[in-house]
Amino acid sequence: MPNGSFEADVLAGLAQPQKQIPAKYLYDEEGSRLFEEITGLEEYYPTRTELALLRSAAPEIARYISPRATLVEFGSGASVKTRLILDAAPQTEVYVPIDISEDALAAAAAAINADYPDLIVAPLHEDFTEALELPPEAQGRPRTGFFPGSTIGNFDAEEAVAFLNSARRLLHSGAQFVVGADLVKPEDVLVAAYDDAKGVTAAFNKNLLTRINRELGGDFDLDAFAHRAVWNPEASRMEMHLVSLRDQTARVAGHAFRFAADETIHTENSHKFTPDGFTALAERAGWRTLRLWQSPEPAFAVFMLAAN
Ligand code: SAH
Ligand code: AVI
Repeated sequence: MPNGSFEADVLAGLAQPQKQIPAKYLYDEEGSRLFEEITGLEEYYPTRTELALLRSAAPEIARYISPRATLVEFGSGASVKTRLILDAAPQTEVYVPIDISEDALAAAAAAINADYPDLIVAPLHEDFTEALELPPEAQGRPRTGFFPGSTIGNFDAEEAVAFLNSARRLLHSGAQFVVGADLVKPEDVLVAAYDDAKGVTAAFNKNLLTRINRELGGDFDLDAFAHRAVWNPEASRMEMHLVSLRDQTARVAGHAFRFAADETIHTENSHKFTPDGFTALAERAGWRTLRLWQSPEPAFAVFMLAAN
Protein backbone atom coordinates (compact mmCIF):
# COMPACT_ATOMS: atom_id res chain seq x y z
CA MET A 1 0.00 0.00 0.00
CA PRO A 2 1.73 3.21 -1.13
CA ASN A 3 -0.14 5.31 1.45
CA GLY A 4 0.51 2.97 4.38
CA SER A 5 3.27 5.22 5.70
CA PHE A 6 1.43 8.53 5.25
CA GLU A 7 0.68 8.86 8.98
CA ALA A 8 4.19 7.85 10.06
CA ASP A 9 5.85 10.20 7.54
CA VAL A 10 3.65 13.17 8.49
CA LEU A 11 4.14 12.65 12.24
CA ALA A 12 7.92 12.29 11.79
CA GLY A 13 8.14 15.27 9.42
CA LEU A 14 6.17 17.61 11.68
CA ALA A 15 8.45 16.69 14.59
CA GLN A 16 11.58 17.98 12.77
CA PRO A 17 13.03 21.42 13.65
CA GLN A 18 12.23 22.44 10.03
CA LYS A 19 8.81 20.87 9.62
CA GLN A 20 8.55 18.94 6.36
CA ILE A 21 6.33 16.47 4.53
CA PRO A 22 7.48 14.39 1.51
CA ALA A 23 6.20 15.87 -1.77
CA LYS A 24 4.76 12.55 -2.95
CA TYR A 25 1.84 13.09 -0.54
CA LEU A 26 0.66 16.10 -2.57
CA TYR A 27 -0.90 13.61 -5.01
CA ASP A 28 -4.27 12.37 -3.77
CA GLU A 29 -7.15 12.50 -6.28
CA GLU A 30 -7.61 16.27 -5.83
CA GLY A 31 -3.84 16.88 -5.86
CA SER A 32 -3.49 15.08 -9.18
CA ARG A 33 -6.41 17.09 -10.58
CA LEU A 34 -4.83 20.35 -9.40
CA PHE A 35 -1.46 19.35 -10.88
CA GLU A 36 -3.12 18.84 -14.27
CA GLU A 37 -4.66 22.32 -13.92
CA ILE A 38 -1.17 23.71 -13.17
CA THR A 39 0.17 22.20 -16.40
CA GLY A 40 -2.19 24.45 -18.38
CA LEU A 41 -1.23 27.70 -16.61
CA GLU A 42 0.53 30.47 -18.54
CA GLU A 43 3.24 30.77 -15.83
CA TYR A 44 3.94 27.02 -15.62
CA TYR A 45 6.23 26.73 -18.68
CA PRO A 46 7.66 23.18 -18.03
CA THR A 47 4.79 21.12 -19.43
CA ARG A 48 4.27 22.91 -22.75
CA THR A 49 8.04 23.33 -23.21
CA GLU A 50 8.74 19.64 -22.67
CA LEU A 51 5.78 18.64 -24.86
CA ALA A 52 7.20 20.70 -27.73
CA LEU A 53 10.66 19.18 -27.22
CA LEU A 54 9.27 15.65 -27.14
CA ARG A 55 7.14 16.29 -30.21
CA SER A 56 10.21 17.18 -32.27
CA ALA A 57 12.47 14.54 -30.68
CA ALA A 58 9.97 11.65 -30.78
CA PRO A 59 11.09 10.16 -34.13
CA GLU A 60 14.69 10.06 -32.91
CA ILE A 61 13.68 8.71 -29.48
CA ALA A 62 11.66 6.01 -31.24
CA ARG A 63 14.79 4.74 -33.00
CA TYR A 64 16.28 3.81 -29.61
CA ILE A 65 13.22 1.68 -28.69
CA SER A 66 13.58 -2.02 -29.54
CA PRO A 67 10.94 -4.18 -31.22
CA ARG A 68 8.40 -5.72 -28.74
CA ALA A 69 9.55 -3.27 -26.05
CA THR A 70 8.01 -2.42 -22.71
CA LEU A 71 7.77 1.32 -21.98
CA VAL A 72 7.95 1.95 -18.21
CA GLU A 73 6.82 5.42 -17.10
CA PHE A 74 7.68 6.72 -13.63
CA GLY A 75 5.10 9.16 -12.18
CA SER A 76 2.87 8.85 -15.22
CA GLY A 77 0.06 11.17 -14.00
CA ALA A 78 -2.40 11.65 -16.88
CA SER A 79 -0.04 9.86 -19.37
CA VAL A 80 -0.28 12.74 -21.84
CA LYS A 81 3.37 12.99 -22.95
CA THR A 82 3.40 9.20 -23.31
CA ARG A 83 1.22 9.46 -26.39
CA LEU A 84 3.99 11.23 -28.31
CA ILE A 85 6.30 8.27 -27.65
CA LEU A 86 3.67 5.63 -28.38
CA ASP A 87 2.67 7.32 -31.64
CA ALA A 88 6.30 7.50 -32.80
CA ALA A 89 7.22 4.00 -31.58
CA PRO A 90 4.43 1.56 -32.54
CA GLN A 91 6.91 -1.29 -31.91
CA THR A 92 6.15 -0.75 -28.19
CA GLU A 93 3.94 -3.66 -27.12
CA VAL A 94 3.59 -3.13 -23.35
CA TYR A 95 3.11 0.06 -21.33
CA VAL A 96 3.69 0.08 -17.56
CA PRO A 97 2.64 3.39 -16.00
CA ILE A 98 3.77 3.64 -12.35
CA ASP A 99 2.09 6.18 -10.07
CA ILE A 100 1.31 6.64 -6.40
CA SER A 101 -1.99 8.40 -7.18
CA GLU A 102 -4.45 5.54 -7.58
CA ASP A 103 -7.35 7.33 -9.28
CA ALA A 104 -5.13 9.27 -11.67
CA LEU A 105 -3.35 6.03 -12.62
CA ALA A 106 -6.59 4.12 -13.24
CA ALA A 107 -8.05 6.95 -15.36
CA ALA A 108 -4.86 7.34 -17.42
CA ALA A 109 -4.51 3.57 -17.96
CA ALA A 110 -8.14 3.35 -19.13
CA ALA A 111 -7.67 6.27 -21.54
CA ILE A 112 -4.49 4.77 -23.04
CA ASN A 113 -6.19 1.38 -23.30
CA ALA A 114 -9.09 2.90 -25.20
CA ASP A 115 -6.90 4.83 -27.63
CA TYR A 116 -4.20 2.16 -28.22
CA PRO A 117 -6.17 -1.09 -28.53
CA ASP A 118 -3.13 -3.16 -29.61
CA LEU A 119 -1.03 -2.06 -26.62
CA ILE A 120 -0.93 -4.11 -23.40
CA VAL A 121 -1.35 -1.66 -20.51
CA ALA A 122 -0.18 -2.99 -17.11
CA PRO A 123 -0.42 -0.20 -14.49
CA LEU A 124 1.59 -0.38 -11.27
CA HIS A 125 0.17 1.49 -8.27
CA GLU A 126 3.34 1.91 -6.27
CA ASP A 127 5.92 4.34 -4.91
CA PHE A 128 8.39 4.39 -7.82
CA THR A 129 11.33 4.63 -5.43
CA GLU A 130 10.31 1.24 -4.04
CA ALA A 131 9.30 -0.69 -7.20
CA LEU A 132 11.46 -3.80 -7.46
CA GLU A 133 9.64 -5.78 -10.13
CA LEU A 134 7.51 -5.10 -13.19
CA PRO A 135 4.19 -6.87 -13.88
CA PRO A 136 4.34 -10.26 -15.69
CA GLU A 137 3.30 -8.62 -19.00
CA ALA A 138 6.67 -6.81 -19.05
CA GLN A 139 8.82 -9.87 -18.52
CA GLY A 140 11.17 -11.08 -21.27
CA ARG A 141 11.05 -7.84 -23.25
CA PRO A 142 13.55 -5.03 -23.81
CA ARG A 143 12.72 -2.06 -21.57
CA THR A 144 12.74 1.69 -22.10
CA GLY A 145 12.17 4.01 -19.14
CA PHE A 146 10.36 7.33 -19.40
CA PHE A 147 10.48 9.93 -16.61
CA PRO A 148 9.19 13.27 -17.91
CA GLY A 149 8.01 16.39 -16.08
CA SER A 150 11.28 17.04 -14.21
CA THR A 151 9.84 14.93 -11.40
CA ILE A 152 13.48 13.92 -10.87
CA GLY A 153 13.94 17.50 -9.60
CA ASN A 154 11.65 16.69 -6.67
CA PHE A 155 14.50 14.54 -5.24
CA ASP A 156 17.65 15.92 -3.64
CA ALA A 157 20.93 14.74 -5.23
CA GLU A 158 21.37 11.66 -3.03
CA GLU A 159 17.74 10.60 -3.54
CA ALA A 160 18.06 11.15 -7.30
CA VAL A 161 21.16 8.93 -7.48
CA ALA A 162 19.43 6.24 -5.40
CA PHE A 163 16.35 6.43 -7.65
CA LEU A 164 18.41 6.32 -10.88
CA ASN A 165 20.25 3.28 -9.54
CA SER A 166 17.04 1.45 -8.66
CA ALA A 167 15.48 2.40 -12.03
CA ARG A 168 18.57 0.96 -13.78
CA ARG A 169 18.11 -2.32 -11.89
CA LEU A 170 14.37 -2.36 -12.70
CA LEU A 171 14.94 -1.63 -16.41
CA HIS A 172 17.94 -4.03 -16.72
CA SER A 173 21.25 -3.56 -18.51
CA GLY A 174 20.93 -2.47 -22.11
CA ALA A 175 17.96 -0.25 -21.25
CA GLN A 176 17.47 3.34 -22.33
CA PHE A 177 15.96 5.98 -20.07
CA VAL A 178 14.28 9.16 -21.38
CA VAL A 179 14.34 11.75 -18.58
CA GLY A 180 13.02 15.34 -18.60
CA ALA A 181 14.87 17.87 -16.43
CA ASP A 182 14.07 21.54 -15.91
CA LEU A 183 17.05 23.88 -16.26
CA VAL A 184 18.25 26.87 -14.22
CA LYS A 185 16.68 30.15 -15.35
CA PRO A 186 15.94 33.64 -14.03
CA GLU A 187 14.38 33.75 -10.56
CA ASP A 188 11.33 35.79 -11.59
CA VAL A 189 10.33 33.16 -14.19
CA LEU A 190 10.75 30.37 -11.62
CA VAL A 191 8.87 32.09 -8.81
CA ALA A 192 5.93 32.94 -11.10
CA ALA A 193 5.77 29.29 -12.22
CA TYR A 194 5.40 28.15 -8.60
CA ASP A 195 3.17 31.03 -7.41
CA ASP A 196 0.70 31.61 -10.22
CA ALA A 197 -1.74 34.52 -10.33
CA LYS A 198 -4.85 32.29 -10.23
CA GLY A 199 -3.69 30.58 -7.03
CA VAL A 200 -3.83 27.05 -8.45
CA THR A 201 -0.37 26.15 -7.10
CA ALA A 202 -1.41 27.58 -3.72
CA ALA A 203 -4.47 25.31 -3.77
CA PHE A 204 -2.26 22.33 -4.78
CA ASN A 205 0.03 23.00 -1.81
CA LYS A 206 -2.77 23.65 0.71
CA ASN A 207 -4.62 20.51 -0.43
CA LEU A 208 -1.99 18.60 1.54
CA LEU A 209 -3.50 20.02 4.76
CA THR A 210 -7.01 19.09 3.57
CA ARG A 211 -5.74 15.55 2.92
CA ILE A 212 -4.16 15.34 6.39
CA ASN A 213 -7.39 16.60 7.99
CA ARG A 214 -9.44 14.00 6.10
CA GLU A 215 -7.16 10.95 6.20
CA LEU A 216 -5.27 11.46 9.47
CA GLY A 217 -7.88 13.14 11.64
CA GLY A 218 -6.10 16.50 11.44
CA ASP A 219 -7.54 19.84 12.48
CA PHE A 220 -5.44 22.26 10.40
CA ASP A 221 -7.21 25.62 9.93
CA LEU A 222 -6.74 26.19 6.19
CA ASP A 223 -7.21 29.94 6.60
CA ALA A 224 -4.28 30.07 9.02
CA PHE A 225 -1.71 28.84 6.46
CA ALA A 226 -0.50 30.42 3.22
CA HIS A 227 1.39 29.13 0.18
CA ARG A 228 4.98 30.34 -0.23
CA ALA A 229 7.30 29.64 -3.22
CA VAL A 230 10.97 30.61 -2.84
CA TRP A 231 14.10 30.21 -4.95
CA ASN A 232 17.00 28.71 -2.98
CA PRO A 233 20.11 29.63 -5.02
CA GLU A 234 22.59 27.61 -2.90
CA ALA A 235 20.65 24.41 -3.56
CA SER A 236 19.52 25.46 -7.08
CA ARG A 237 15.91 24.68 -6.31
CA MET A 238 12.44 26.11 -5.99
CA GLU A 239 10.86 25.32 -2.64
CA MET A 240 7.21 25.21 -1.67
CA HIS A 241 6.28 25.89 1.94
CA LEU A 242 3.07 26.28 3.92
CA VAL A 243 3.49 29.30 6.21
CA SER A 244 1.73 29.57 9.54
CA LEU A 245 0.02 32.97 9.66
CA ARG A 246 -0.08 33.06 13.48
CA ASP A 247 1.01 31.20 16.60
CA GLN A 248 -1.16 28.09 16.66
CA THR A 249 -1.38 24.40 17.52
CA ALA A 250 -2.60 21.78 15.07
CA ARG A 251 -3.44 18.17 15.94
CA VAL A 252 -2.76 15.20 13.68
CA ALA A 253 -3.69 11.61 14.61
CA GLY A 254 -3.86 12.63 18.28
CA HIS A 255 -0.48 14.43 18.30
CA ALA A 256 -0.19 18.19 18.89
CA PHE A 257 2.21 20.34 16.84
CA ARG A 258 2.98 23.96 17.76
CA PHE A 259 3.61 26.56 15.05
CA ALA A 260 5.08 30.00 15.65
CA ALA A 261 3.87 32.81 13.38
CA ASP A 262 5.83 32.60 10.07
CA GLU A 263 7.10 29.08 10.79
CA THR A 264 6.77 26.84 7.71
CA ILE A 265 6.17 23.26 6.64
CA HIS A 266 8.50 22.52 3.71
CA THR A 267 6.38 20.55 1.23
CA GLU A 268 8.38 20.31 -2.04
CA ASN A 269 11.76 20.87 -3.68
CA SER A 270 12.04 21.34 -7.45
CA HIS A 271 15.70 21.26 -8.40
CA LYS A 272 16.79 23.09 -11.52
CA PHE A 273 19.75 21.61 -13.40
CA THR A 274 22.48 22.49 -15.86
CA PRO A 275 23.01 19.96 -18.68
CA ASP A 276 26.49 19.11 -17.34
CA GLY A 277 25.24 18.85 -13.76
CA PHE A 278 22.47 16.46 -14.76
CA THR A 279 24.82 14.34 -16.87
CA ALA A 280 27.21 14.04 -13.91
CA LEU A 281 24.35 13.07 -11.59
CA ALA A 282 23.17 10.35 -13.98
CA GLU A 283 26.74 9.07 -14.36
CA ARG A 284 26.96 8.57 -10.58
CA ALA A 285 24.12 6.06 -11.00
CA GLY A 286 25.55 4.17 -13.97
CA TRP A 287 23.78 6.04 -16.80
CA ARG A 288 25.59 7.76 -19.68
CA THR A 289 24.02 10.49 -21.78
CA LEU A 290 23.64 9.42 -25.42
CA ARG A 291 21.73 12.46 -26.59
CA LEU A 292 20.26 15.65 -25.16
CA TRP A 293 17.52 17.88 -26.55
CA GLN A 294 17.32 21.39 -25.09
CA SER A 295 14.66 24.04 -25.65
CA PRO A 296 15.29 27.76 -26.11
CA GLU A 297 14.21 29.92 -23.10
CA PRO A 298 12.45 28.93 -20.92
CA ALA A 299 15.13 26.25 -20.91
CA PHE A 300 14.16 22.60 -20.41
CA ALA A 301 16.05 19.44 -21.40
CA VAL A 302 15.22 15.87 -22.34
CA PHE A 303 18.04 13.34 -21.88
CA MET A 304 18.42 9.97 -23.59
CA LEU A 305 20.38 7.86 -21.10
CA ALA A 306 21.82 4.38 -21.58
CA ALA A 307 22.58 1.90 -18.80
CA ASN A 308 26.28 1.15 -18.51
N1 SAH B 1 4.63 12.67 -15.85
C1 SAH B 1 3.55 13.64 -15.78
C2 SAH B 1 3.10 13.92 -14.32
C3 SAH B 1 4.12 14.63 -13.48
S1 SAH B 1 3.43 15.03 -11.87
C4 SAH B 1 3.98 14.90 -16.45
O1 SAH B 1 5.12 15.01 -16.85
O2 SAH B 1 3.15 15.83 -16.58
C5 SAH B 1 4.29 13.86 -10.88
C6 SAH B 1 3.59 12.50 -10.89
O3 SAH B 1 4.40 11.60 -10.17
C7 SAH B 1 2.23 12.52 -10.21
O4 SAH B 1 1.29 11.82 -10.99
C8 SAH B 1 2.46 11.83 -8.87
O5 SAH B 1 1.34 11.13 -8.40
C9 SAH B 1 3.61 10.91 -9.20
N2 SAH B 1 4.51 10.64 -8.08
C10 SAH B 1 5.13 11.54 -7.29
N3 SAH B 1 5.93 10.91 -6.40
C11 SAH B 1 5.78 9.58 -6.64
C12 SAH B 1 6.35 8.40 -6.07
N4 SAH B 1 7.22 8.47 -5.06
N5 SAH B 1 6.00 7.21 -6.58
C13 SAH B 1 5.11 7.11 -7.63
N6 SAH B 1 4.53 8.19 -8.20
C14 SAH B 1 4.87 9.41 -7.71
C1 AVI C 1 5.77 17.07 -10.69
N1 AVI C 1 6.74 18.10 -10.36
C2 AVI C 1 7.93 17.99 -11.23
C3 AVI C 1 6.18 19.46 -10.36
C4 AVI C 1 7.32 20.49 -10.15
O1 AVI C 1 7.39 21.42 -10.95
O2 AVI C 1 8.12 20.30 -9.23
C5 AVI C 1 5.12 19.63 -9.29
C6 AVI C 1 4.70 21.05 -9.07
N2 AVI C 1 4.85 21.71 -7.95
C7 AVI C 1 4.41 22.94 -8.09
N3 AVI C 1 3.95 23.10 -9.32
C8 AVI C 1 4.13 21.90 -9.95
